Amino acid sequence: MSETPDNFLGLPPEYCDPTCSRYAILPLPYEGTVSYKGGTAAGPAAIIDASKQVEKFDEELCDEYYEIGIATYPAVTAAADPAAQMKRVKEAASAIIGSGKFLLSLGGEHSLTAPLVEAVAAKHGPISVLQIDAHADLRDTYGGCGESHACVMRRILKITHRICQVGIRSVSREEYDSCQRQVANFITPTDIACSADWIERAMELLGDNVYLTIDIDGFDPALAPGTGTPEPGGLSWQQVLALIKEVACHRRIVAADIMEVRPIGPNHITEYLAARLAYKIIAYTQQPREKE
Ligand SMILES: [Mn+2]
Repeated sequence: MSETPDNFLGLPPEYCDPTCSRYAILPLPYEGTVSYKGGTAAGPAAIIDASKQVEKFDEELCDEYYEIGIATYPAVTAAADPAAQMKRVKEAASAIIGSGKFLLSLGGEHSLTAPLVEAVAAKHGPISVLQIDAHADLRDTYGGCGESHACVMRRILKITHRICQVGIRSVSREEYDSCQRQVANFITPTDIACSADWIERAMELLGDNVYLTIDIDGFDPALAPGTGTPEPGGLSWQQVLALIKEVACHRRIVAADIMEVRPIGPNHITEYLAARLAYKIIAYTQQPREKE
């Protein structure tokens, strides 16, 4: 039996006390509308378990970023139906954001980003959303359900039109025809391979306050195979970090999530990548910001 505390990074009590931590990890083990392979409900616990192996010293920034406090909250349990689940997640998120913490949610299926963005917009006002994902998620309904993971960005368009979608390489005819403005703004892996200014383009699409949502399938499946729909041709670790670092430097990232992690043990590469990514977000958002 490991004696490492069961929280993000395995921190001792003085660094994970919810009353004085700057960061809040919120586990969302939910897969209510999963369309292909189940298993994302096990994602948050697997990420937290993997995080205990993550080095607390950041090799790139040459400092430690947990001393400001990272509290791991109890998981939001599954409700009877998708609408009730959305409400439950929004309430949990609102309570954390209301206490002034940086909310970093771990999923679980991507549909839950809609109530998270709602909660953040209610607190911070006009918000823009940076989505890293293989899929556009712009369907109006999917499988007869408007609360599906495949519809999450369509729901978010009702909250804000300032969305920047990076890594997209799977889109339906319906999405292509009905959301042409968003489609024109996609930053695809091909765009990234062919242009030096893709991060600048992303920045132009974002306002001052940014909600960052990362579907783990935005990465290349060679790096993150543990996800329901591993689309080939995804982003690299360095590309994703370069983007988040630049956004954190010039905008205010107010909250974030990492979704759709589906553990496929004994290969634990995906949850470990997600854990490192979560700590990178915590490190980057503590760096001083530069005004444009
Ligand atoms: Mn996706």
